[in-house]
Amino acid sequence: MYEAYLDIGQEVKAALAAGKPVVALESTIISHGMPWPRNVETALAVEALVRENGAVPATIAILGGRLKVGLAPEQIEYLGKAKDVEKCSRRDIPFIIAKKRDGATTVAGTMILASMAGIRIFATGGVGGVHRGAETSFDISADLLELARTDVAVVCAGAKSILDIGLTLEYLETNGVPVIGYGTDELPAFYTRKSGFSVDYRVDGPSELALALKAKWDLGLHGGIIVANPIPEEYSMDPAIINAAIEEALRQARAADIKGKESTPFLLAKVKELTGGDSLNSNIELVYNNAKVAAAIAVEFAALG
Ligand code: PSU
Ligand code: MN
Repeated sequence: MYEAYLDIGQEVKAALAAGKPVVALESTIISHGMPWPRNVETALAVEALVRENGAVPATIAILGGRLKVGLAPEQIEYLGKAKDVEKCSRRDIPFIIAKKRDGATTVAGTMILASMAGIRIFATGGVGGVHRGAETSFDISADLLELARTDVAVVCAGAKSILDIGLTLEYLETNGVPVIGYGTDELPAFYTRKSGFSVDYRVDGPSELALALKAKWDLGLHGGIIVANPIPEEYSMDPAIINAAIEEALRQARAADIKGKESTPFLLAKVKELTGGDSLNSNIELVYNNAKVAAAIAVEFAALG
């Protein structure tokens, strides 16, 4: 049924039919996570890195109400510039279709479309999580529930401290979502390599990860996994500086009464402003690093057949 709504790009379709490695990429990071023009430069560079590392990139979005898996460079450019692109998670998809609008897919939205197309590996920067103060705001990202139900592995740089990292891990544990440290025993905290929290399992290379993914899905243990890949040392930020910026961003969000889907984009933009753009540079580098690891995992996973 869903095929009637879905357009898979030529190259992605051919790769999937041939059992070749494909890596899904999200679009909320393009239209709501980074400012123009660096969003578009980054998205195109990420696609190139996926290719250099042996996989086919599939950037995912909704355009004119059509589900798109595999965008052309002009479409990425368009998403990076357009002002009225809706941030699109699970609940939004049917209405963006009905209204024939453009939607930038979040981690949850991207997982759904990737899974429809048959793509199992996805690279991004950060996933949503349980927000600080969630015990009263109930602000828990739909990304976490999607990870509980949809069979896609998400390579990210851990959880950033705009979130309550401890509660996010508890929520994932309850929902049976494994959190893997890629070459680390400690969950990275996005801009920094350390969070003070342990991961569930440490894996040191793509082949062991591919075996675990195959076993999980062969067994019908539905859902995703988080592959937490630390930011390279040379691009990691001073924890004191980034944490001060995050605290200030959270204060401003509370003062402005920012809620719902506006919350994460507001916090990301404030942190960037408060660090004078340093956080954006780190953000871009960690996405590159995740794209390489995701491609390596996709190559190993495809080889398992
Ligand atoms: N974290 C980041 N950068 C991002 C996002 C999160 O460091 O761009 C985006 C992702 O698309 C993620 C979404 O899926 O924010 C989560 O939004 P929310 O917290 O409203 O679920
Ligand atoms: Mn939220």
